[in-house]
Order: sequence, then C-alpha cells, then structure tokens
Amino acid sequence: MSEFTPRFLADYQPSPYRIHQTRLVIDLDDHKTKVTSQLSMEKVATDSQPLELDGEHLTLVSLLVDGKEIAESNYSVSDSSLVIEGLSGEFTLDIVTEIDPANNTALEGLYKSGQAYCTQCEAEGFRRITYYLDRPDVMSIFTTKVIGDKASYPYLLANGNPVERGQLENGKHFVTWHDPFPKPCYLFALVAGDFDLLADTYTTSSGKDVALEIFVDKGNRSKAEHAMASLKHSMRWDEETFGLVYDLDIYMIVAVDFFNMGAMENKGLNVFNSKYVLADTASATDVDFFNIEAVIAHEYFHNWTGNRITCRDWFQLSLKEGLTVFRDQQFSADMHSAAVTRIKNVKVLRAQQFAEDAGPMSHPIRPEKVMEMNNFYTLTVYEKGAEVIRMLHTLLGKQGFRAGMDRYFEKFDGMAVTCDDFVNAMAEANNRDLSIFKRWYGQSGTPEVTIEKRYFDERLHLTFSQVTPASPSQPEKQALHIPIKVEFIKPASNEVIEELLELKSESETWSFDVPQSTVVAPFAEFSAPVKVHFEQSDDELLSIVEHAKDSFSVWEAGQSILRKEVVRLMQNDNDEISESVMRTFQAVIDADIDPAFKALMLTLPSFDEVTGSEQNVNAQALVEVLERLKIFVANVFEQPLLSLFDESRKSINSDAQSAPGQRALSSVVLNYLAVKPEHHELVSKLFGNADNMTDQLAALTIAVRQQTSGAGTLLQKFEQQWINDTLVMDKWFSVNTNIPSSDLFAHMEALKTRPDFEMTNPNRVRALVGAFAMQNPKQFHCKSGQGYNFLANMVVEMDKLNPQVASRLITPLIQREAFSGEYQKLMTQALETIIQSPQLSKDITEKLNAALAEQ
Ligand code: B3K
Ligand code: ZN
Repeated sequence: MSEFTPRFLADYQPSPYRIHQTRLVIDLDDHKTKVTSQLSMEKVATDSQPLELDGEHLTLVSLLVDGKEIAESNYSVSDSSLVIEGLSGEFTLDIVTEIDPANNTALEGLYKSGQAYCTQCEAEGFRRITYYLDRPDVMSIFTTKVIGDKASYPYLLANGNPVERGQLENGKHFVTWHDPFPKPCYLFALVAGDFDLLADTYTTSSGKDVALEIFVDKGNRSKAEHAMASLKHSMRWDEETFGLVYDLDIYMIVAVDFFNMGAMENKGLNVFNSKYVLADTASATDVDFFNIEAVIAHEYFHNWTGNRITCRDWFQLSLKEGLTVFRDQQFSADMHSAAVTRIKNVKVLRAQQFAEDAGPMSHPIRPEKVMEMNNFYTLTVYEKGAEVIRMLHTLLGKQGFRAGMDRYFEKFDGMAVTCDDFVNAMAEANNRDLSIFKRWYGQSGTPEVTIEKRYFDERLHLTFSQVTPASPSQPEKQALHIPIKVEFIKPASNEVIEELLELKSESETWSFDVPQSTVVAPFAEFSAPVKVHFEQSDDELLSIVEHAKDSFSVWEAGQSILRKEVVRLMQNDNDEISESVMRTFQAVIDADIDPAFKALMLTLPSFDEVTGSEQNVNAQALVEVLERLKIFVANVFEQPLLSLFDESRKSINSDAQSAPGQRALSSVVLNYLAVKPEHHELVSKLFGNADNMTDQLAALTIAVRQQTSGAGTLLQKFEQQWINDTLVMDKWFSVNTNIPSSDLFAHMEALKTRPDFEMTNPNRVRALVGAFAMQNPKQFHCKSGQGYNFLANMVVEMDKLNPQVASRLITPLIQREAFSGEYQKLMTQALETIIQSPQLSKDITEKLNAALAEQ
C-alpha cells in the first residue's frame, strides 16, 4: 500500500537549476502529439547534483545537450523522471517527447475535451507534457508554437500574445505565442479547437485597450454574455479596490465540458469548466449566475495574486488561494448583498471545512506533509485560508490591509514566495507584530472559544478562553491571535455598541461599563473561523435577532435557537417543539427585510451544518428531526407562509436585481408548504409556469423530495425539454438522486446505464454520485450501509479513470467523526472494501491511509 512517499515542507531546497527560456513546439495529434522543448538553462548550485527533470506518461524520442547527443551513461529515464549528469554553467536542452492526449482520462496535462484539445497543469500536470522542473519556484519565459489541423482546429491558443501564424503542409497551420512574464509551468496552457467566439474590449484605468475573448462550443455564444460582463466588472473592481491593472494585451477564457474542477487561471488563457461560463435565464439558476461571476472574478484576480506573485512551493498554496478567495468574496459582497454573501460563505465553511478539520485529512492552511498535491486543494486551504486573510483585514482595517497589499506587490512582484512573506508585508506596512497571528498558518483543527459572562462592580466582565483540540500530528496546540468583534445591546434603549477584542492568549477577561442585562452578540461578521460556546437564553438570542446591527449576528442568533432545538429534539424524541422556535419564525416572517436575507433566516440548519458542529450524531435521527421541524413550521405558519409565497411571487420583477432574492424566498417557503399534499399543486404550477431555470429546478427538486404525485411526470418533462443541454442534464441527474426512498438505489443503477452517463465526464459523475452523497443524507446514511457501498464502488471505478475526481468523491466516507458508532463502523467497512482493490492511485491511497490509521 505504501509504495508512495510523502514530501515535507521542512525539506524545501531551492532548485539547483534555472530555466531562463522555454521554447515549445507542440504538434497536435490524438495519440501521438509531438512535443519539442528547447530549454535555456543554468546550473546555479555549486555541488555536483545532477539535473532531475520531472516527467510522467511520456515517451522520450530524443535528447540533445547544447545541440549534441550525449552518452547513454550520462542520462537515465524512469517513469517519473529524466536525470542528466555532468551539466554545468549555462546550457541548452532539446527534448522531444510523445504523448497520447486522447487516452488521457485523468484530465491532467494535455487531453481532449470532446473535439478540442486543452491542458490542465496545476499542480503537477506539466510533467505529463514534457520533461521539466515542475515546481512553482522555477519561473521561465515561454514561447509556444502550436501546430494543428486547420479545419478541425481553427483556433490554436496559448499564453501571452500571438506573435506569428502561418500555413503548413497537409492542411495544418500554426500559431506562435509569446508570454513576456516569467511563470512557473503550472500556469502553462494550450487550447486547440473550433469554437464560437464572444469578443469585447476593456479599457484599463491606465488607458490601455485589452482584447477580451471567450471561446465556447458552437451555438453557445449568447450564453457567454454574463461571463463577459462579470469579467469586466472584475477588472474594474480590482483597479478600484487594489489598484491592480491587467498586464497583457489579451485575456482569453475557454469553456470546456471535461474538467476536473471549476476553472484554471493560466496566464492570459483561463480554461474553465463550461458550468462556470455558460448561462442564460432559461437554462441556468440564479445561483449559477452568482457562481459564474465569482469564479470568473476568482481566476481573474489570480493574475496578480497567484501569477505575478506565485508560490515558492506547493505547501504555500494558501498564499494564492486563501487570498484570492478572500478577494472574490469581497467582490461578490460589493456586487450583491454583503450580508447574504457573508452568511453563505460561513455556511459552507461550517458545514464542510469544519468537518474536514475534524477528519483524518485535517491539515493546517499551510500543510506540512503532502503525498499527492491534488489532495490539498481543500476547503481548508481555500475557505479557511480566506478566513485567515479576512482576520488580517479585520485587525488592520481596510486601509491597513490595502497598505499591506501594496507593500506585498512592491516587494515580491515577479517572485515565488511564502505565506510568511505575505504576513510580513502586512506587518511591516502597518508596523504591527503579527508573530502570534502566524500560528494560524501552521496549526490544524477548528479552535473552540468559550465565553463566560459575569456582572459585578457595575461592570460586565467577559472571559474568552480558547482551545484547539489536539490532533495526531499536533498533540500540543498553541493559543492563536483571534479577532473578536462584539456587539453589546443595551436594555430598554436597545442601543448597540461595537468593540473589537484581540484574544492572543489561552484566556483573557475584558470589562465593560454597561448595564447588567446588556445582551452580548460575540463574533459579529463571524470575525474568526472558530466554534463558539456561550450559554445564552432564548430571550437573549431573540433580542439579538431583533436588535443587532450586524446581519450575520442576527442570522446566527436565529440559527442558534434552531440548532439548540435540533439537538434537544434528537435527545428527547417525543418532545414538543419549543415556544422560542415559534417566536423566531414569527419575528422573521413579520420582519421587513431583504427577501434574500429572509430566505436565509427561514432556512433550517442543514444536515451538514449540524454534523459540522456536533458529535455522536445518529444520522437517521437527525434527518427525522429536521423533517419534523419542517412539518411543524408548515403546520403552525401555514397561512402566513401562503401569503408570503403569494407576495414574493407577485413582487418578482425578472429584470430587477431583487429577483433572485424573491425567487429564493418563494422556494424556501414552498419547501415548507409542500409537506402538505394540498399544496402540491403550487409545486406543479411553479414548474409549469416557470420561464427560468431557478423556478423550474426549485419546483422539480421539491416535487422529488416530497414525492408529490406529479414528481415522475415533472422529471420526464424536464428531461424531454433539456435532453440536448449537457449542463442542464447534469442538474436532472442530481435531482434524481434526491429521491428519499430506498427505490433510489435501483434507480441510480439504471441511471448509470444510460448512454449519456459517461464515467469520463467529471461533471456527470459528480452530478450523480457527488450529489447523492451530499444531498440525500437519508439514503446515504441508510442503516443497511447500501449508500456507503454505492459510493465506495463508484470511487473504485472512478479511480481507474480519473484519480483526482475519485479522491474528491470519497470525502463523505472518510469524514466519520461526527457520527455515532454504528455509522462509523459501516463507513469503515466501506473504506475497507476500497482498499482491497488493486492499483489504487496515490490520491486515494493517501486518504485511505489517513482514514484507516485513525481506527
Ligand atoms: N488554481 C486552480 C486549481 C487547480 C487545482 C489542481 N488540482 C483553480 C483556482 O483555484 O483558481
Ligand atoms: Zn484559485
């Protein structure tokens, strides 16, 4: 099992060799693409280390050093490297390799997505294209000549600017691209295909015209308009917010159907999963529109945070990812409701990152040990990483943060640096000591903060104590620097006072000159990614719901009441639902607030949000309690909910910015009403009248989850309408996995045999397998273990084709910590079946090792 070895951050050594220039000629062919690479190199180390180039799945055709063949005794080739001895000073390598893109189902390196060629090199995919120093601190100037058949591949794209193009024999043509900015090879990209092109221009704040080009499958041009608008908004926002202006003459985005993740920020040539580009109101939901804008922005922002300044080594991934996620979150907050955006970010963090941090793959945002780098593109590195950046923003203020960013670019532009370099720039520019703060980078696990409140001497005394649970690799955890924004709500006047506290030791007490029954709302804006233990009465929480200034605190107080109720009901299953839940719902239904915010306030904590913070959970009991609460709300508030549904439907003006919020509210409300068969007609009506995907999909999902009498017919209608739209059919596959009864398993087996279920397409596999495991807790955690076994089998099948995607799918099976013993046992049994399979990938092996070592 352990033929794979991990790498350690502590072992970092600078590269003994540099690559000044990289000149590539790539002659495309489905099974025999010829890659000619000319590298102008220099040995910078003085010892006798040989040159060890990375290379996988390559056939070496020829090798020249300074134009001459070298003796076979001077080099050796293995399945992961090409090692050359006896090099010194400056020299040139000419390496010719052959690759087989059409059989590349791992979708790393050069591969085919439908009829087009495209690449994915981050983290270590360039080594599947040619032998190279495949590490982010080796930065080189790239010139790339792409050769392909002109009729099949009219567009030949690579990074930078096009400098030459021409005709060749046999119907071939070529385009040569030059990227003037030195970059690591993970940012290399090549695309060849026949596309529709949406073209536009953007004039930067410094007056330069930039060509913007979005390439999509034929017939989809109009579906790229939203992506284009999002790109322009992102460019403007980065100029206004951080003074960052785009640096090349052209910015290209290509949408492909076969892609392992969301998108990739290759310099000047982003490659995107088509899911994050294509949208129109008929086929994409409001959430899709929001996500497209966020991902377009994220990849664009990487041009500075990631590309101009990149990572010294992959352990520093959060340097670019945490920072860029923070930037895209701030952008979304500025473009939409800041409150709603923040709450949605926190929901993801608490439901998913907290579970990761409690599970076997728990790691600091700067990991110390990695076996397969692709396993570390995690919620921890991305989302917790963004929270760490946000804490700096909170501690330093908007201007201080900007000063730190300016310092970071002054010092490190064009370099490959570390997370410490970033924090040092922030500290220097603000003259602050951030040495304790840096511990956030090296310590794993979710810190827990306990708050104690006492009143004496006419002052309120608040004691904050922190502890981060020990983990196998870190038995001793240190105190962290935790910014705590607190709101005090004074009695009678309901006047609100805000304070920012900085907890830097295990425990500290602060005193405040406020009246005795002042209500405390801690962690306003969710000012730190921690779990909070604070005994508060339902009356105090309701007072926060009604009077706090910060919307996050308002939402959080409402959710606390509901979470407490869920936990209580799980322990005492015959109990009545409490008065406080009624009062909370009543207050929210009556409140005159933004519909999108109201929708969030009316949403019960999700299954994952509860398991993200509780232990020893009986999964079926939790499903049942959440269902009971839903029925209770539907019964008690039937009339007000019906009115709310009517009102929100009537007030939708599909052209207005408020439409997504109104639609979200109406579907949250309908989700309650639909527990009563007499309201099923509302569901089919919403489906039948829908002129947009948001309503159509919401109605279909509710129908399937409630198993309304018309659910089957709606599924068929939806399929007939959208059978030719791959992205919409992904939604259809997902909805099918929401069937709450155990008939689901036979149904999923049938879905797998459909000709349009392709195991080689990650979106399709995620739509079926991922959606099942994430969206249907009742069947995933069924007591027969069938849900776990289904996932285990799919992981094994997928691992043979695409390890990276398989390794993501396995997540819900390894995160057993929250569940009670019987569930943990069944999950472990499913994992043990996976380990029986021969030739598991490095990706899956790393996760299984971690998960099974825990037992
Ligand atoms: N940087 C890429 C992620 C690459 C993942 C490789 N397994 C997309 C992003 O974060 O913007
Ligand atoms: Zn990113």
